[in-house]
Amino acid sequence: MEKTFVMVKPDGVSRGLIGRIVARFEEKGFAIVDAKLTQLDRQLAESHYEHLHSKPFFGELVDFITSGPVFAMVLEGKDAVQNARSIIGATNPTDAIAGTIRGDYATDVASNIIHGSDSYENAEREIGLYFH
Ligand code: IDP
Repeated sequence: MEKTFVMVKPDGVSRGLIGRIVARFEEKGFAIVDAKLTQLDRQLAESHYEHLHSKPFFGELVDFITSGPVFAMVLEGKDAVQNARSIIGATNPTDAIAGTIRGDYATDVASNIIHGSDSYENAEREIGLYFH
């Protein structure tokens, strides 16, 4: 069994999508092993997204992700990282197929509803950042 880190972003929380998003992971067969509603400070946001530091949208991303509460989760299951990314869909909702969370609920890459770790190493790192 593998763990991954998934987070409903401020747009998903404010739109009342936590329940529907959690249900999708439960229906797929994931176990929720930890979860919390929390608000990121800029330090945590910049640390989480440090690999994007040089991107032109970095400031906008940090503003957005700190703009309201997020719902952070640790999910456990077989091939958790890859299976969660499949449910989440492509980074840009325009490319995300219907049936994925971003494909069904989002239209804009800057507010794409949900985060999911993209590798086993990043899952470990992100779980450590949010749950310690
Ligand atoms: P991921 O979230 O699918 O792993 P990353 O490339 O790691 O994709 O990007 C992290 C987050 O940065 C995205 O989920 C999105 O919120 C934001 N982002 C990515 N590209 C853009 C952009 O061109 N404009 C604004 N925000 C972006």
